[in-house]
Parts: sequence; structure tokens; C-alpha cells
Amino acid sequence: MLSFLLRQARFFTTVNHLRNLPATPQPEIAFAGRSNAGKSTAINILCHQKRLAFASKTPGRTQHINYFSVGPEAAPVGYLVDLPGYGYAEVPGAAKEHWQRLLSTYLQSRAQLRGMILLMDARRPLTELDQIMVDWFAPTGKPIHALFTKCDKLTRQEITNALRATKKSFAEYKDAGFRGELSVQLFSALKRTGLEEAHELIESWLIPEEANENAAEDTAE
Ligand SMILES: Nc1nc2c(ncn2[C@@H]2O[C@H](COP(=O)(O)OP(=O)(O)OP(=O)(O)O)[C@@H](O)[C@H]2O)c(=O)[nH]1
Ligand SMILES: [Mg+2]
Repeated sequence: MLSFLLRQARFFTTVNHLRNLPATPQPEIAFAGRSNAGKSTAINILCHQKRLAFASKTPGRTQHINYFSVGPEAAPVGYLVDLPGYGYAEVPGAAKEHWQRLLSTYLQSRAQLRGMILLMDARRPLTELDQIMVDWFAPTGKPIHALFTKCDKLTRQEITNALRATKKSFAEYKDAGFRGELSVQLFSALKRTGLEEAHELIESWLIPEEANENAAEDTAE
């Protein structure tokens, strides 16, 4: 079901100011992460498309908030939102401040947002900037699902260590009062690792179970 809807995903709009956020009522999922973590690549792979979101070797490529609609163009079921990457060194001070305000306000106040997918290069999990994202999002009580990207570049042992460290940090967040769900999974766009798990998560956020049950009842009648 979701896989089919994601195949129909298309570019919807680009936003560079909070006042331009679309007035769409459908649920949306934010893809956050350091520049070059693999956000745009993950969106492409998850939607079975090659060039939906613009992926690039040059860090800092996604500088605006890009919306992609999921499902039929005339009746979208939700949106995937590619956020500007952070931690890119060569950004001038003023632009950096603009992004910070844009990102923090969007994450904290966007009612349509169901959850944040936090993409982190598995070789550098939960950096200081990633933790800032978690801190910004914490007051909303909404879930965060971490994707360890590029795990094709790690040995099994390195993956185990990275997972262990992140799960420990998440447990500490919980102890400190983080109310939302915190989960983590492995992902590789190259090897197509973790696609199914990510699809299930996205489906559960975009199409909650009640809606699924209602749909099942409708068809049963
Ligand atoms: N080996 C490997 N490379 C990947 C993977 N995912 C992304 N990459 C590469 O990482 C680079 C950055 O990917 P992007 O998807 O553009 O990263 P981004 O997070 O959107 O970056 P910004 O737009 O700058 O925020 C590209 O060269 C991708 O090909 C992966 O799973 N494995
Ligand atoms: Mg990008």
C-alpha cells in the first residue's frame, strides 16, 4: 500500500520562510540530518525514484525545505519533508542563523508534523548538532526514528558499537524526560538495507492504524 503511494511521490514545493509553509492539512514527516548524511538519497530510495530529491556529493546542497507529496497528486496522503542539512562549515553566519530559526521553529510548531526521521552517517552517530535537533524536538512529545545511513561502509563490529552507543544515549534521553518514541535502524541506500523497516515506520506515521482499520471495514461492507 505505502510502497505504491511512495512510487507516486512528486515534488510539491520549496519553502525558505516560515510564512510560506503550505497550508496543507495532511500529515508530514521531516527528514533531518547533517549535510551529506544522505537525506535526499534516502527519500529517493524510499520512493523508488532516482531524482526526486536532489542528492549530491557537494555538502550543503539542500538549502531550503523541500516538500514531496505522497500518493496521488490530486489527493495526497501526506508529505515527506527534506530539511536543509546542518553542520556544513562554509555557511556564512547570517544564513546559518536563518536556517537555525527556520528549522527550530518548523520542528517545534508545525502541527502537521508526525515525527522526525533523523539521518546520521553511521560512522558519526549523534553528533552535537544531532543532539540539538533532538533537544528542539523533545518538547513536542513526537517520535524520532534514527536512520544510520551508509552502513555499507562499516564493519559488523562498528555497526554494533554505533547502535549500542546510540541506544544508550536514547535511554538517557528517556530518563531525562523525553516523551516521544525513540528508535533506531540501519540503512544503506547502496545496498538497499532497511527499506522495509523504514517503509513500515513511515506508513505507521502517515496512515495511522485507525485509518487502516476503517479502510478495512469499508471494504468489508
Ligand atoms: N555508500 C553510500 N553512500 C551514500 C548513501 N546514502 C547517500 N550516500 C552518498 O552521500 C552523499 C550525500 O548524499 P545526499 O543524499 O545528497 O545527502 P544530504 O543529507 O541530502 O545532504 P545535504 O543536501 O547537503 O543536506 C552522496 O554522494 C550520496 O551518494 C549510502 O547508503 N551508502
Ligand atoms: Mg539533500
